[in-house]
Amino acid sequence: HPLAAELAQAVAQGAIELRFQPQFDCETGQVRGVEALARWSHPQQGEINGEELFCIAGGAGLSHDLSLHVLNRALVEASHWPERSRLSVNITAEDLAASGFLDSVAQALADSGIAPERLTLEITEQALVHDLEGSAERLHKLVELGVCIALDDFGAGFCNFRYLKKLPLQYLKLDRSMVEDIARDVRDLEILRGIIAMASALDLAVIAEGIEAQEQLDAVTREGCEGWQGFLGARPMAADSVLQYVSA
Ligand code: G
Ligand code: G
Ligand code: MN
Ligand code: NA
Repeated sequence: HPLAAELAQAVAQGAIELRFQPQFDCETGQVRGVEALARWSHPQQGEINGEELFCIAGGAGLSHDLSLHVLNRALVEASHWPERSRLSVNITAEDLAASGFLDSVAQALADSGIAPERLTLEITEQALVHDLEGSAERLHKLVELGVCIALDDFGAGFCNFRYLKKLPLQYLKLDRSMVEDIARDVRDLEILRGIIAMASALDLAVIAEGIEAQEQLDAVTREGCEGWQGFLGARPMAADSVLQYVSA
């Protein structure tokens, strides 16, 4: 990728920016946590979002460095938040498979003083498809450290239900596409009901993503989602803004 070398430099110089999006409790409306999202403000190309950033990073063998960089910086921010606020950080399957990743996570937690239970690592189902057994084993080790695991973008990809059996998950994050039409299309509602029933039987909490309208929030709350995230509540924001947010 033409930007790979520049990205390596940007990571080394700490030029990757972090944004933080609050996540709310459906029942109380309170902030329950914050998801860290990486951004790269490229001098010529403008803002490069997380998806593209990690696509470039993956191709350039930089994903692991970038992820640990984001994790370490997000943990430093989280150390200023009240203890009730959780932190979510996205990781890729490559990160998970990289040697030393587990130790790096443990070290980052120790350096920050954050209790492992406050950290959730989010991984997408697509990312796991190539090596389910290996990923499961590695995730189990992370869970032994005390961190929580969320299956991200659930419903966007293949929706392989074997993941729910094999992986040590605490959270399912419903992809935005699953809630988009929830207040208009009864089939979406029935699908949501089925997923929540299954998740609850498996002891998984469901978090709805991409909530933009009150009627979507009403529906996911009524149906039993535990948490939600979306522009209706708050957009991703800078660290100082989110500090005020979680402290309020
Ligand atoms: O905020 P944005 O639309 O750019 O996020 C899109 C996707 O980019 C997210 O769903 C997430 O999977 C990915 N992403 C954003 N930040 C990070 C990060 O720090 N690490 C990883 N692995 N992925 C991220
Ligand atoms: O890791 P993940 O794929 O869940 O990343 C979340 C992405 O979704 C971020 O890029 C964030 O900016 C974006 N996002 C968060 N809330 C909303 C929303 O309400 N609507 C839309 N369209 N995007 C959202
Ligand atoms: Mn995510
Ligand atoms: Na998602």
